[in-house]
Amino acid sequence: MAGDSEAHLRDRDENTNVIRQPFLIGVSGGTASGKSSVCEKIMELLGQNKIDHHQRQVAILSQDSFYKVLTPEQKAKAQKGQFNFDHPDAFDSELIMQTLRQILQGKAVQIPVYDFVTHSRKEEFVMVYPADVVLFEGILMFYSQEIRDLFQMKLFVDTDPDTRLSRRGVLSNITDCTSDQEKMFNSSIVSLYFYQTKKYADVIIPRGADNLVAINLIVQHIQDILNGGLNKRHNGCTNGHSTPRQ
Ligand code: UZR
Ligand code: MG
Repeated sequence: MAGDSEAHLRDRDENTNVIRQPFLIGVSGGTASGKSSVCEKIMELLGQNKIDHHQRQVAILSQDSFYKVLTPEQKAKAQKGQFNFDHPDAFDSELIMQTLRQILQGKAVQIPVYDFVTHSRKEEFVMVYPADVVLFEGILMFYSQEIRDLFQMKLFVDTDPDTRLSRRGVLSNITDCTSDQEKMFNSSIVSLYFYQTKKYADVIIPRGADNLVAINLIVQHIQDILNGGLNKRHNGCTNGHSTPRQ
């Protein structure tokens, strides 16, 4: 719960009353590239997946939670497979920005729950509690400069289109498409919006979650941050890393 005493306590360092500013890591890549699997693997290797959400030092958010609610006209298009969910305008970037600002202030945040069937938001929310490191994954995480600049580390999961296509369980030959839905999935695979943002990445992870060498290097880096060696936070300043531009 947002207002419970435990979350409130975690908002500030107990002795100094200094706001704990988390280290933000953006994770991008095409649809079905393995972004969420990479994040889950990182959590697993850090032993965070076994810890209660309130106590976790690393939190995960997904851009999928921030899809805009479709109008009835847009829903009709989506049902025919004619709505572009890979376009930057499909996301509520304002809410993403607002959420990231709250996270940077060390606050617990309420995340909407997007329903992929009705293309709208459910009644409930999911709470994300203050953490030392926050992983935020999504196809267009690096598209907006304002959002991109908040990440102190940017990862790009680079999985080839054929692998992504077979993961989506659809035909690999675009001309073989039989339904509008298949066409939509295929156009997601070859969408260029996310690919244009690859240049902003600090680290590119080929083959996604299978690439344990790359993931272990990232895990080691996060462990250093968690141990306080790289990112001691005092009055919102970071030590060893530049403060994200606001
Ligand atoms: P990831 N998507 C839907 O299918 N329905 C929605 O209401 C919203 C999104 C799909 C969309 C996009 N694909 O590529 C994908 N299509 O979700 C992004 N077609 O999710 O990054 O987890 O693959
Ligand atoms: Mg995903």
